[in-house]
Amino acid sequence: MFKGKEDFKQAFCEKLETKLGKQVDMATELDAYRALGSLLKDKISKNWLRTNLEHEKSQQKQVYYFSMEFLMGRLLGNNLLNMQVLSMVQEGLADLGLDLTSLEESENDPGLGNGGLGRLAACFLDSLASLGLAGHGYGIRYKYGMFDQRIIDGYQVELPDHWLSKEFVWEVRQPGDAVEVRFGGEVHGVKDEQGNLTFEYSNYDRVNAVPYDVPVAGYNNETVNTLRLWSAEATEEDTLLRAFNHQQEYNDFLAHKRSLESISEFLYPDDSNEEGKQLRLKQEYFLVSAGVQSAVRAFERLELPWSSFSEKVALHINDTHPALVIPELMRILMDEKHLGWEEAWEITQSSVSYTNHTTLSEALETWPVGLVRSLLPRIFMIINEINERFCEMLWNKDPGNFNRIASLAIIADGQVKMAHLSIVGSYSVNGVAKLHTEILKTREMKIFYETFPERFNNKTNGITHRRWLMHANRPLSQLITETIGESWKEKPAQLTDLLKHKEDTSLLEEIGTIKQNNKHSFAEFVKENTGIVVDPSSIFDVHIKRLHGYKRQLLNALHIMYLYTKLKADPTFDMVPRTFIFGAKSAPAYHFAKKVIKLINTIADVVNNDADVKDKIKVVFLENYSVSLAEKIIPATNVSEQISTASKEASGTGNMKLMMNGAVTLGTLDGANVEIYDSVGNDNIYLFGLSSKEVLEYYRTGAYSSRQVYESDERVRNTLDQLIHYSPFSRGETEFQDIYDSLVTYNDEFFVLKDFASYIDAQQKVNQDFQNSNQWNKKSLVNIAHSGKFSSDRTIEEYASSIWGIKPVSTVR
Ligand code: 26W
Repeated sequence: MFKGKEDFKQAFCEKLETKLGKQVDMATELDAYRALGSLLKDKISKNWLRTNLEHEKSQQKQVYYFSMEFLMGRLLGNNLLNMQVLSMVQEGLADLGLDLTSLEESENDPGLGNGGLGRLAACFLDSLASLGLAGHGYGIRYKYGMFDQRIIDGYQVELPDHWLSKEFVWEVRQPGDAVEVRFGGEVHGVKDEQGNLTFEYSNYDRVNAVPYDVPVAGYNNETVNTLRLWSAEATEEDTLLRAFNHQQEYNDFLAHKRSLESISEFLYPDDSNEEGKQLRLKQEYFLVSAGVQSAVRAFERLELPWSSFSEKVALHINDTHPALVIPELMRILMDEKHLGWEEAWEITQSSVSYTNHTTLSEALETWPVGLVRSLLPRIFMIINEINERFCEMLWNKDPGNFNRIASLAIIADGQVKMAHLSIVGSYSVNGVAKLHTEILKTREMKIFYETFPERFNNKTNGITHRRWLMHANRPLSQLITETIGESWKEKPAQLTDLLKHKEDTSLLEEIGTIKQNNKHSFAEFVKENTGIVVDPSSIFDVHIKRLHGYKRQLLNALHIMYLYTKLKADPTFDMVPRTFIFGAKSAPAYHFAKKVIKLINTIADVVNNDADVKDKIKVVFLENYSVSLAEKIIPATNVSEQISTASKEASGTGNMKLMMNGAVTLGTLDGANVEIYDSVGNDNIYLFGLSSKEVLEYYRTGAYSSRQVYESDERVRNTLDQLIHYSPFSRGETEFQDIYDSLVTYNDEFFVLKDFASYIDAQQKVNQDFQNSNQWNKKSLVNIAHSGKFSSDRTIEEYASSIWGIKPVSTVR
């Protein structure tokens, strides 16, 4: 690394000269960021090579984590932290008149993911490297990531996210490792000389998959793993070896090239809503084929028999999006390596593992048979064969049980069911929180669980405490170290040592002071970015996540309307001032979600500008919620809103980030909230609402009537009527009629009205308890202390030992 601060300064100035041809006094912040980033990448590269050599030499099993999304966030700060040079670099830069924080802000936030699933993948990469495990990511290098959200007149507007515009300094293009991916065409069965049936393709389109490698450096060790992002390009044969005799030929060529390259053009901005678009299927196969070919090549370099493939390679699929890994590996083993079906199947099935992230039915991927057959003819043949053999096996086990076979089949009703393919073709299926896994086993995937009970297991999600505590909240991190020593950083479970100090009032005060300082800085940020002045001594009540019906931002919004109305009617109504903070993107075509955004912004407009209430309630909707914005909000939060309809949120991970920063959860018994509750106990969390059992029972019986709630609870009625009658919120417009209808006319799918009363009560309790700052800080401490369990290091240790069967290679500290 660097010998010291002076050595760093010299290297940095040299880099500025050689890379950009500039001296420090000529450099902009962006220049300085780019120089610093590439300097660090150079330094990381030594260990990167060493890690790769060591993996080859030790023939260590390699895990490949296939994911359509990696929501990495900015990498500069994280890399400085993991390489243990953050303070030194900060001081060195200061000597040169540069501010590290501003340099960090110059980095574009690579938003190659939608939300939870993509961010989980990023936390996992950090933990894999930090634990010295050989685990790599395979993803797509989208030219445009998650859209840039602007709020205009209260409405969400989507702008393209051109994240590559400033140069992504961390990536290394590796054209030497490119592979070809094929689409369409025809498949012919031919007999080879030995009379064996083989398959040949013709008339297909080929795409060059070019990898861009991003180093993933572990914390305080020498491990550097790889995130390999694939980019689609026209092949050389298609570009160089062509002569154009006519303008038309040239035009056709350009159109063809553009259509090939469109595969890695943009990220689908839809989370939890399956679109069934051809381009999306192309993206999925593109990732899968490139990744499997690359993993197979790496295995072949070991010169081992195919029978040891699954001892050396684990292929993990992040939800069903990369489920074609299963038929693709079969195809390569049979058509290219000439293994028989049985052997190929044995290898495939013992190499692939699958994580399910949702039980929402609209999110379950299915593809029309016709589309799969025409786009991926050979892959379709293989899926068909897998299905037939599977159905035959079911028949032999339970002859005549057609219903069972029909509900388990991989292909049915003209659709290929990706979840079924994933379960049948893998050795492990896991849910992401205890409750979620139970729901999978007893409901959603019940018959599969009965068929393959040994495959099902739980791995409760986690988050990396390095980014979300050590980097996002340095003062808190420092206080923890002063209190319990340094070792929690490598063993986050030791955060429970804080519990020994929970009666230490001066420590509790310090926790309170750090929160207060963070709230001050965040209030500055809010003022600069929105013009809204918020009171740092008010309760910062935060609801940050994708906008979705089941996440119930609407419940929060209605509660603010209720409070406002109450305050207007009774100015003496006593409440601790509260700042409600929202950050949320809606899928561009999700009209209901967009209406909720508009409603929140309308409420903000009314409340923030009303002299009667503006010292009591403020509402802030921050645009473009992203990893980097989350890092600013989370350390400043008092109350963490985790209020999904019970049974709907598979796990949640924002809940973990917030508790780790001393926020107290206000939530339903859903997803990982259940385990947070188990850890912190009743006194340190605010629970409300229906249980998942009750919700699922209502869905089963249809016994819920939202209109009954509307009619019997005056608070509900008064609030909802303001959406459609003349009120400060409706302003006489019919804008919110849809929201009203969804709640009253269409029976409130997410039980917003049913849970309204108990939500008010829970909020009231928060209001009471916050007034005792010693008690509140104690709740904070207890939450921080129990958050170690939700470090992704714990999660990854569980995946490593009980799914992948891998051990650390090198953890030289
Ligand atoms: C095909 C469209 C689509 C896209 C994304 C369907 C489904 C998804 C994801 C599965 C949605 C997602 O991000 N799920 C979230 O995963 C997190 C990590 O496990 C959980 O913490 C969240 O509860 C879950 O909603």
